[in-house]
Amino acid sequence: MLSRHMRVGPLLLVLLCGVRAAQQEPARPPNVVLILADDLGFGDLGCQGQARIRTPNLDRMAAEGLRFTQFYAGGAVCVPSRAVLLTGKHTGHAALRINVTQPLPEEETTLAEHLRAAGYRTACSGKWALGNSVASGSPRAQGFDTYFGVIDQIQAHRHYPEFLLRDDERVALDGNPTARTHYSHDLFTEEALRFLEAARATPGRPFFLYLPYSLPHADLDAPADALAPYRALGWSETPYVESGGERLYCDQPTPRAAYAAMVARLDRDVGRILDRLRELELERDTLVLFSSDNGPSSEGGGDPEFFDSNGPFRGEKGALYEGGLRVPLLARWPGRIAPGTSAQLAAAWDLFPTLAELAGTPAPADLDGISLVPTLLGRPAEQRAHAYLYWEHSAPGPFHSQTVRAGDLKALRLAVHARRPRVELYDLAADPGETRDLSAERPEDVARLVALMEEAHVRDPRSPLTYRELNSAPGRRGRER
Ligand SMILES: [Ca+2]
Repeated sequence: MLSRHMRVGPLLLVLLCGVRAAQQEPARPPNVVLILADDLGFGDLGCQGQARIRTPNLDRMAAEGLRFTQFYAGGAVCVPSRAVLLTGKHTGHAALRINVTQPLPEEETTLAEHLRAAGYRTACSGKWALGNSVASGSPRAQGFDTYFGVIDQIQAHRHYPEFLLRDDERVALDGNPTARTHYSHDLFTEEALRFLEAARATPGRPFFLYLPYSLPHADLDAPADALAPYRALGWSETPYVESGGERLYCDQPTPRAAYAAMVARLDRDVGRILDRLRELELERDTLVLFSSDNGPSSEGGGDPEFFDSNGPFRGEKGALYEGGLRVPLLARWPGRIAPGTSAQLAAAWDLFPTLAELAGTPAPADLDGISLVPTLLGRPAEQRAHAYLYWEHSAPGPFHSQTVRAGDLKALRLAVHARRPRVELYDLAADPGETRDLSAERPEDVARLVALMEEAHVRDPRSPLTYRELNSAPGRRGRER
């Protein structure tokens, strides 16, 4: 009898340990705070080499969490990038692929809708950019219980707007724009802090807080207290004065100081969010993600060269070179995500399946992303890999292009609106700055990657891309240049 007990004992122990290990999986899905900067470059953070702008809070977030070194935005410009982020479909497949103000179609399932169906309360504070009015593209029609901010991305250029929207109702901002009383970014943060406090006061359901900030996108315009320390550095400045009278962006006498002030303001408020989570004892239940929607920009007087905002990469916003697409991703969840860096190849369309898995509700089957949960939770051996990553970009005029990254190889097909597009090939491991075109030397790799572009691109009459599509679209005439 005794010997039988001794045999059974360890088995029972193993079973019990198994139960305990299973119980250590998140009993309750985590809260999620997803912070998205606007036109912030890979190299704009101190932890990624920024030497002129101080970002102590983002650097702390990086040091306490996981910093991805090979993470990509969904697109090279605002609208496609945000559509990709919220629908989990890359630009060859997403409903919105062109950077014009247009509503995300109702039938698209967003990350917010998915998490809400999984029991989350959902809120958005900031720049929506997937619609132009409450009647055509309200965040509330796409899964957010509450909303505060600006829907139209052109209106979001003004950081001292006359009004913002709260749940589709206009909130007049007295004193704006002339007396410059309310900096919209500050209001987005205050809304977020209030949301966190309310969530703490009524626990029970996890929350998803989406914070698409409008910094440091032009207008290059910042409050005096943010500007002062950078103006005091005495950088040589070329005042920005808009030509053409469009009033797309405001004039700015010190655009370099203004840009630095905006990045610093953004950093300050990420710090406020993290501090409030700690004060509210929410940080161990909350995954905070920080990223950007595309690379840095020269719009409105921006000077990415001066700040080396694209880091070691080539190009900026609007380009499918790495500088337009490679962005920061920081992930912080104390107690669950171990501090470190990850070179996992990942993109914005992975966040939907990642957060869906954490919420315990599998993502829809037709998404292009993969869950990054194994990487986040320190099980890299279990991490699925992308066969390739794909982007396409259409802009008025001859700016239609495609790119594929497969492993370390990246092919770009430029001027696809023309009869004979040009292809370039780079080895990102040896040449992250995309300086040496290997296309003539490696035709088989070019053919293989171009075939992947053909596979990834799903034709959509709303966004014709190639010469053939442009020439066969009803009512359109192709332009060959
Ligand atoms: Ca942007």
